[in-house]
Amino acid sequence: MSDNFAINSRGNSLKSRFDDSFAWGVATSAYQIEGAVGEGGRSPSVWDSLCQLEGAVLNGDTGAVACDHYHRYLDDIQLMAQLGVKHYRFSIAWSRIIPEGRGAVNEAGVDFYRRLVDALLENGITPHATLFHWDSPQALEDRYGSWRSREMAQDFADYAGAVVGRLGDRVTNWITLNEIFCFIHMGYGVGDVVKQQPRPPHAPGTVVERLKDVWQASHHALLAHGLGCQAIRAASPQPCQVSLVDNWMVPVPVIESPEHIEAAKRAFELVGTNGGVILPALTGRYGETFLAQLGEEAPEILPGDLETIHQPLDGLGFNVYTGCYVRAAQTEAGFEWVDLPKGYPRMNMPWLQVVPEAMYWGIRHVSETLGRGDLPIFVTENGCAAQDELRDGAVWDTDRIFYLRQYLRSAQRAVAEGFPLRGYFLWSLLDNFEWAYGYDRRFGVVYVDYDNGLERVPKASFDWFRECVRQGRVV
Ligand code: GCO
Repeated sequence: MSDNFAINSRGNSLKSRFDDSFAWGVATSAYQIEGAVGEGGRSPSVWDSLCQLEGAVLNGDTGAVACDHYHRYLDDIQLMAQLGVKHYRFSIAWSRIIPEGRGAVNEAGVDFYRRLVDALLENGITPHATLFHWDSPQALEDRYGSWRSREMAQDFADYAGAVVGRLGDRVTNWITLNEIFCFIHMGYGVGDVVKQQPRPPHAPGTVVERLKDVWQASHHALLAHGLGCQAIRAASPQPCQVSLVDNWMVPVPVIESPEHIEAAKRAFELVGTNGGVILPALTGRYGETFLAQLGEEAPEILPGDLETIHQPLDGLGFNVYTGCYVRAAQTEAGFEWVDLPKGYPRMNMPWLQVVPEAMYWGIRHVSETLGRGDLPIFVTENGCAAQDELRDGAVWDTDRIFYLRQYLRSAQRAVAEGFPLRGYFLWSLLDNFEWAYGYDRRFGVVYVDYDNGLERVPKASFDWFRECVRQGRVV
């Protein structure tokens, strides 16, 4: 029997290892870790602006300093080397590169990322650069309301071309956008949001007249992805990989029986924004039932838009944290959502219910429900917030290890069944700025001591993940 198999205590053989080609990595994003918001020619982003609004971020936290990664990136790369990961996913801050959002390039901003990438490569770590992880230039919000304008798509593509033209000799793994759901559907809200809270929770925090305005902004983001793909390929001086990262919602069959599996597949298009984001990006069409349900609130789609959006991709990034259970039902839709009981296990975020099967089903839906089994998939984010406590210089986050072990076993199942999962990036290397929750929620496998000079303290989960990477399997 090949060494890929181990005999577990019950004598059953199981595929216990990932292939040596499996990409193990960690992920971060610019605004969440860099700090140095006024250095190196960077201009304010919409997140800098949102953080200034009363009540927008817990405890009034901002990304002004964050983890100070801008100055400590060499030490943080040494942590990655200690982990043994060979891949690192980070994001590039648009407002460091083109402070006005369009036009002149700030070469000092480019130089920071050159230094970062060169240090990664010197340590044998492959860079995976996300071109947009929510921190768009405030200048474009001022000019035309960011994603509300179709102009944002072309400005993003021009920015992408400027970056790839300068870093493409070193970076060949490019990601256009991170999670359209979050920066659009949590960044723009219709009027009734105002009753519940002064603004949508994410930047730019814009209250719009109607749902159509949100979906129009969403459509512009998809156009940015499509034009961005084209700009990357045109500017790269060498062959490169271009991906989209999305957190598509995952309907999980409540029991893996044929009827509940069929119900989960029926639900895929209609859960969250799947029918309006991952479907057009991967199939070139908005979901029919999805559009019918949107009715008058559907976005205006110009001739050629869908062809622009549906670009060929070299890979697909899957950000997975949780899922939703589905059961078969004698309804027109053919399925029903299964509400979670009060005591259902969750981690330290209101939405972070522990649903490890979402990893497997999120991957399987792409192959079977969307028919895109041709696309290599990378888990570009998986992780959890936990109530970490630093005691005697250590953090024994056995709850985070529990969570990660279950999700990685589910990932292993997908690989063992032949689905095209090619890598796993843990979210996150460091505790960092968790958007509207500020620094109150910790997702890192490295504890950042905000009260003691931002000292980095590897947690037990750091040692556990290092062992998974070393053995190439879930321990
Ligand atoms: C996301 C973002 C990350 C978050 C992480 C935890 O997926 O929402 O990409 O920036 O910090 O997911 O919420």
